[in-house]
Amino acid sequence: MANIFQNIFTKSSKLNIDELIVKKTIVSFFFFFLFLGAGLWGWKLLRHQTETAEGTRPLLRTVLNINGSIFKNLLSDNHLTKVYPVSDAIKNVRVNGMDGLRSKLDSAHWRLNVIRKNGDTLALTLEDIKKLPQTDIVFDFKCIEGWNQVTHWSGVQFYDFIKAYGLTEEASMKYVGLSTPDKGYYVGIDMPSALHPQTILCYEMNGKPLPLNQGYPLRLIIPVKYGIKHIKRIGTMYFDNKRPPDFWFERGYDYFSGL
Ligand SMILES: Nc1nc2c(c(=O)[nH]1)N[C@H]1C(S)=C(S)[C@@H](COP(=O)(O)O)O[C@H]1N2
Ligand SMILES: [Mo]
Repeated sequence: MANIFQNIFTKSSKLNIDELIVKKTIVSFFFFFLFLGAGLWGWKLLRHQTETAEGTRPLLRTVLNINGSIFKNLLSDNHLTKVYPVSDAIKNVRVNGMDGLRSKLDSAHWRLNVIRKNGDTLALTLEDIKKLPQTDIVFDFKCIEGWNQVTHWSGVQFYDFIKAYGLTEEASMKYVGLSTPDKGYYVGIDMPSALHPQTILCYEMNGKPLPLNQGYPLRLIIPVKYGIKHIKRIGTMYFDNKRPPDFWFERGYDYFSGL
């Protein structure tokens, strides 16, 4: 027996097969108890930490915070969606999703209704919106159904829009809600994604006004999200600290639908 314990420290090549089996068994048990011990110790540590104001036990919160900072970095300004030259943009852009577009649009009376924090409503015409600095983007538009296409869109940066209309207090809330004039389609967007530099209130595709079925007069282009969040024909915009209702979330999809 003493011989076997000595053998643990002997080079494997010098052992016969029986000695090798005994050695491997002992080494396995050693690591088994080592990890079991570490597990029990971690579990005890967790159990003795109580819930804090942050909602969970400090150790769990620490892990969540690390995860959070990783995602915050992914979402930061320098994490931009890949862009393409305009010549890569396809001309025959697929039309997908007609919810909220089936009712007739009264273009003459269309307004973007922005509900302010104090309850006032800004009713903006397309001309008002077109007066703001124009920006465009060519990126790979991805639908959750599994297709994608490189497409070209123009409009005003959501962030520039917020600044131009003095909506900074509104934008300090957690979410922005957008819905079609008939309320047939609606999305909720977390504010960091709405304020992302590539998020656009869009009124042109391939340098021409949006076709009716692609969101005329105004749609959202939000390259950090899947297609479901790129709401077409926006009628109302409002702000909230609670999650606004979201059409596809209510049908089982992920609320954030980020890429
Ligand atoms: N109003 C409205 N916007 C919508 C939808 C919809 O059904 N209604 N579908 C969404 C989905 S699932 C996708 S993939 C994109 C498609 O945009 P496109 O038709 O311009 O290709 O629009 C999004 N915006
Ligand atoms: Mo989609």
